[in-house]
Parts: sequence; C-alpha cells; structure tokens
Amino acid sequence: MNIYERFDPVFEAAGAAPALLCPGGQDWSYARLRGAVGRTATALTNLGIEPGERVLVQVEKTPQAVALYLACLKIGAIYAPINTAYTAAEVAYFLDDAEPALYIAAAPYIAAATPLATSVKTETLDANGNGSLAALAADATALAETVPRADDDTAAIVYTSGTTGRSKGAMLSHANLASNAATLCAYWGWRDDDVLLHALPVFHVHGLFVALHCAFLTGTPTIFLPRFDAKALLRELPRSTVLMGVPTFYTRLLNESAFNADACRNMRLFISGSAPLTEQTFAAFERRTGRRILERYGMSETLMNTSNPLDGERLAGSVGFALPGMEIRIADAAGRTLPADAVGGIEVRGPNVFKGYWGMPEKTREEFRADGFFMTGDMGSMDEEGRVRIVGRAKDLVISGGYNVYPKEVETLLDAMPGVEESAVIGVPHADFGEAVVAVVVADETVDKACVDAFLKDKLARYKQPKQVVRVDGLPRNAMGKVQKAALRDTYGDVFADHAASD
Ligand code: MLC
Ligand code: AMP
Repeated sequence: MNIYERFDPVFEAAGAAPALLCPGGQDWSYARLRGAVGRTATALTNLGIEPGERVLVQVEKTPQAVALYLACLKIGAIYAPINTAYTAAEVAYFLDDAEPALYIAAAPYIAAATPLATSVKTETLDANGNGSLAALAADATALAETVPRADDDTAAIVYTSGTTGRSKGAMLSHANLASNAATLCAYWGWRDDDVLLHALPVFHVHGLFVALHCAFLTGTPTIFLPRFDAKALLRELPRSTVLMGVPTFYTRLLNESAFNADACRNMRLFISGSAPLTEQTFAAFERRTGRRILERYGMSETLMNTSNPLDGERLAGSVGFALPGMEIRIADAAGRTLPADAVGGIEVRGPNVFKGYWGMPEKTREEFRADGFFMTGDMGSMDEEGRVRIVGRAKDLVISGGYNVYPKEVETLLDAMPGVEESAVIGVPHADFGEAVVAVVVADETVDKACVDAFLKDKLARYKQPKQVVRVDGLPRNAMGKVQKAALRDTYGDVFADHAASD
C-alpha cells in the first residue's frame, strides 16, 4: 500500500488542527497541508512525472518542502532528497546516478549544478517556499486519488556515502517506511496531545521519516524550526512534549544556562540518535533536568533498529533493545551468532530493512547474508537481556554532528591536491560535533589548513572539509601496507582539546 494512503485519512480527520507550527511564519493546519499536497501532486503529474520516476530534491526546510515530499509519495514517484550543503560538483553525481525525471532546488543551485550533469528537467523551490513549482501548484486543482503502490515499491532513495567514496542510494519501500513509523509510534507511546519539536534537517531519515511520520500517523502538531538553534529551542520547549535530535543538540542545549528542569517541564521525551551519545552527556543531561535521554539506533538503510524503552530503564552507553518485529544478531565474520556480551558485527533483519542500493546490485549482495540479514558495518555487543551496545565501526566512517563523512571521498580529493603526496582522513573527538574531520597529510610546506580549505571549497560540502590539517613525514602502515588509522587517532586524538575547554 502507498504510505500516503495511511496519512491522508489522518490529515482529513485532523482538518483545522495544526500540522506545522512555524515560528516567525505562517502556521499550517492539516487541511492546508493536505491541500498543498494535492495541488503539488497535480503540478508534478502535469510536468509528466510518472510513478517510479525519481524526483531529486535539494531544498531548504519549509512547509512547501514537506508538501513536495508527500506529493511525490501520493503520485508514486520516488523521492530522493539531498543535503543543501552539497556543492555543484557533488550534486552533479546525484543527477547522473539517480537519473531523475525532475530536479527541484533553489534557482542558484540549479544554475550551478545542471551544466555539470546529464540534462534534466528542473523546477525551483526557494528558501521562502516560493518558486516555479509553488507557482504551478498554486494554479492547480488538488489531485484526489493516491496512486496505488505495492508494499515493496520504492518510496524514497536516501543517499548514504560508500566506503569507496561513491554515494549509494538506499531504496526504501512504502512498507519499510510504514512499518517503522507504526512501530516507533507505538514503542514511544505517541499521544494525541504530543507536540513534536523539530529542528533536524529533512533530507535525512532522522528528520524526514523518524520524526515527521510519528506526527503524521497521529495528526499531532510539529513545531517546525528551519534549523537547530539552541535559543529557539529554549523558547519552544515549554509548548513541546517530544524532541528528537542528534547528540550535538543535547550538548549545545547543556551549554545554555537557561536550560534546566523548569525549561523541560512540559516535555515527556528527549530522543537521541544518528551518532553515539556519550555517557558524559547522558549523565550531565540527567543531572541538569532530572530526565534520561532515550537513545535509539538506526541508519539510512534500515530506518530504526533498536531503542531504549519508554517505561523501562534507559541506560547510558546502550542503544536499547531490538524494536518489535526486528531481529538483531551480533555475528562473527562468517555470520555466526556470537554469545552474549561478545563484540562482533551488528546484523539486522526485519520489515524496516531496505530493498537494496539503487543501480548497485553487486554492492547490495555484498552487504546481505544469504539468510537475509543486513550487515550494518557497526560493531557491538548484546547482553543476556537483549540490550545492544555499539562499540565502534568496521566501516571507515566519521560521524560529525550526525552527518556522515566517508574518509575515502576526502582522501581522494586531497591526494589530487598540488603539494600532497598522500593523505589519511580520521575522526577525532570534538566537544561540539562528537567527532570532527582531521586530515593527516604527507605534503610539502605549502600545504596548510587555509590552502586545503581553498582547494576543497567548490568540491566538497563544508561539513566534510577537515577542521584541522596535520602535516607529517609519513603515514603509519601495517605489514600489509594499510594505513593504521587507529594509531593516527591515538596520536592526534587531542587536537581539539582546547576547543573542548572553551566550550
Ligand atoms: C555544520 N558544520 C558542520 C556540521 N554542521 N561541521 C561538521 N559537522 C557538522 N554536522 C559546519 C558549518 O558548515 C560551519 O562551518 C560550522 O560547522 C558551524 O556551523 P553551525 O552554524 O554551527 O552549524 P549548525 O547549523 O549549527 O549545524 C550543526 C548541527 C547540524 C549539528 C545542528 O549539523 C545538524 O543539524 N545535524 C544533524 C544531522 C542529521 O540530521 N543527521 C541524521 C542522519 S540520519 P564554518 O567553518 O563555515 O563556520 C542517520 C540515521 C539515524 O544518521 O540513525 O538517524
Ligand atoms: P546514516 O548512514 O547517515 O544513516 O548513519 C547511520 C550510522 O549512524 C549507523 O550505521 C551508526 O554507525 C550511526 N548511528 C546511528 N545511531 C547511532 C547511535 N545511537 N549510536 C551510535 N551510532 C549511531
């Protein structure tokens, strides 16, 4: 079934009730959102978008962007959102890979990226919600019917970078999205009087699916902030009940002296995910507010896999139990289940697990076991009770402020930089971002942070660029010739220590 068929009756019944509360802007009721979805669906249909075709979307966080997402679902198109921080060079890759029938972005993005890629139809959607798509939708009559989709049809492609440096598009089906949304609503006890405080971007699974779907299945309001801003959150907390965030949200809130138990008096749930929540942050949060953050674990390919309990004990350092209907095992390299508390690869199976990577059947096969378990690339353990702990990653990945940075992608560019012989990119503890990107380079003395910044400026999104560049005479290697990143992390683990002190 098309997941929009689950939302539509809820939206209709909610009617004039608030859907998206937009501080400083106009609030949207569910009736208004439903109308915008229907009109945008007509606009897309009139543009010739067929079911199964991809719509590549790189837009700021606005109610119109939400309507666009839902309209793509409604017409059975495949929604493919990408980060607004990507440079034109990065967007060109997605345009070629997704082969979209339509690319929607603000006008300057389109002007910069489209000359670099295969020709594609475009429409604009600006940061204020206006643009050519909005104009087409304004004149349209709302599409009444929702295009039928089978459970296994792809609803969205979410790009997640690959270890080779090439992004892979994870294909999520209508059933993947619907089952995970229903599971989370039930597990987190979503209530009719819940108000979701939303400050995440809407181009990743956390902000788009995990957060918004809970509100959409229940017809409850979302306070829809354009981005994370600690002061804005403090203003909105008293009328909110649930916050979902990456750990950086919580460390930044704790940096605010006004953030205390009283500021949280109306809140029933603080949820964290997308990156490890440190035991220090968990403990500091409990000391300050008397509340325990509920940590859960997921990924683009699988949506949410585990969660700490709503009513039972939430433990620091644990991502909780397998969600209902999902199977988790800790396995050795051959896929054999390990005993309790042993550390191995985290493997998952269930209705939440994606269909495969878009256009990469080989890659898909490599990451699934014959019995259908998906190898997450995360390392962890499970205790006798079923509580999962994540202890590290088998994949070479840095998670900075909840954004993934694949070292290989940065290294490939750095290695081509004049003056650089070779490079190794690592993640180093950082008080604000959890981990931050550091480049260790074998290079001549002309190479410093400023010239790396200048070289990468048009090639790589800002958040992927090294926050520190260290020049060395050689990289440590093992007997096989492989760079020993763990040794580099040990050596340079404190490069942001001053930053930690000042934060
Ligand atoms: C911004 N910058 C970052 C960064 N975000 N650098 C490293 N890592 C990040 N995450 C850069 C900016 O370009 C800027 O660079 C500088 O840092 C300061 O910017 P800022 O204004 O302070 O950034 P801000 O807007 O506050 O963003 C920080 C943030 C944001 C943490 C609020 O990154 C964010 O919203 N992250 C959430 C990501 C997310 O949704 N992940 C979910 C993925 S889904 P300069 O040098 O120019 O000043 C997933 C599955 C799951 O993982 O389990 O959920
Ligand atoms: P993404 O590819 O952006 O979906 O990121 C998914 C990755 O984020 C996972 O494979 C984990 O490595 C990491 N992740 C998500 N949630 C958590 C968590 N609660 N603790 C530690 N790592 C997490």
